Amino acid sequence: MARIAAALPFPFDFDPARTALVMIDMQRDFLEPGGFGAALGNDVGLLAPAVAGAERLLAAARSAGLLVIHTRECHAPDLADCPPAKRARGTPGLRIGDAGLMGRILIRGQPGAELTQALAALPGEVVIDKPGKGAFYATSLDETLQAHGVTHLIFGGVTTEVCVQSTMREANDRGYACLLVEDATDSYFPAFKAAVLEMVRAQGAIVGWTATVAEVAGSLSPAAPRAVADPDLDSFIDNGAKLLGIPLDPAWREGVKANVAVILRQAHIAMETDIPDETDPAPVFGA
Ligand code: TIU
Repeated sequence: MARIAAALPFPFDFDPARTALVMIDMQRDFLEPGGFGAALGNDVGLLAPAVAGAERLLAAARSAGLLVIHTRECHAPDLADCPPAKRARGTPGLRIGDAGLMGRILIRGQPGAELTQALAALPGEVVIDKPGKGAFYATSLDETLQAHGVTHLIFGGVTTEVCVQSTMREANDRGYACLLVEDATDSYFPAFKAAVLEMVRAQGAIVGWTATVAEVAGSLSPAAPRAVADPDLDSFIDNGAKLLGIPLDPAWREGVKANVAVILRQAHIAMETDIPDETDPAPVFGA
C-alpha cells in the first residue's frame, strides 16, 4: 500500500497495483497554437506549466509500474460520433472537422488530435479516443479499468474544469477513489481551475482528493516495469476481426486489447517466476 500523506482534504491511501494514472487529452489541439483550444479564443500558452508537471507525473507513474491510460478527445473523419449540437456550438474560428494548422480539428488520426510530443504514449500504455468531454461516455475505459482490477485513479490533463472534471466526477460515481494532481492539470481560466480543486476536495472529498506531483511521486517506489503489449496488436486484432466478419470498432478493439494486456501481464509474471537465472533458462513458448 502507498499513502499520499499531504493529499487534501486528508491522506490518500492506495495500492499501486490497483491504481491507474489517467492523463486526459494532452493533445496538440488543446496545447498548441492553431488547434481547437485556440480556435475557441483561448491562450494555449496558459497550459504549458501543466505539460511540464504531467511529464514528471508520467515519469513517476511509469517507474512505479502504474497502469498508464491516455485519453484523446476526437471524432471520426465523417463526424458520425460528433453530435451536431457540439459542432454548431458558439462562434469558434474553426469548428470540429474544419481544416486547421494541424490538420482537421479534433479528428482522429490528424496531427492535432495526437498527444503532444513530450507526453506521447509508450508501447503498452492504453490510449482511449473519446467523443465526449467525459472519458467514460462511448468508450471502453470502464472495461479496461475493470480488466486490470483498478480501484484508484490519479488524474492529470486538460482542461481541469471540462474533460478532467467530467471524467473525475463520473469515475467517482462509478466507485473509483480519485485524486487530481494540481500541477499536472490546467485550464485556460485560472479561476476555474482553482474552483475545481476546491470543489473536488470540499465536503470531505465529495469528488476526491488533490495533491501535487511531488507529493504523488514521493509516495511511489520504483517497481518492475510493466509488461509491454505487442505494438502490432491493433493490426492483429483488426485483421482477426476482418477474418471473422466483425465490424471494425475502435471501442471494441480497445476492449480486446485490455484483456490481452491482462493475459500478457500474467504470462510475464509467470515467466519471470519460472526462470531462476539467465544461465538456466526455462523453456520459451514453442522452443
Ligand atoms: N474547451 C475546453 O476547455 N476543453 C475541451 O473542450 N476539452 C477538454 O477539456 N479536453
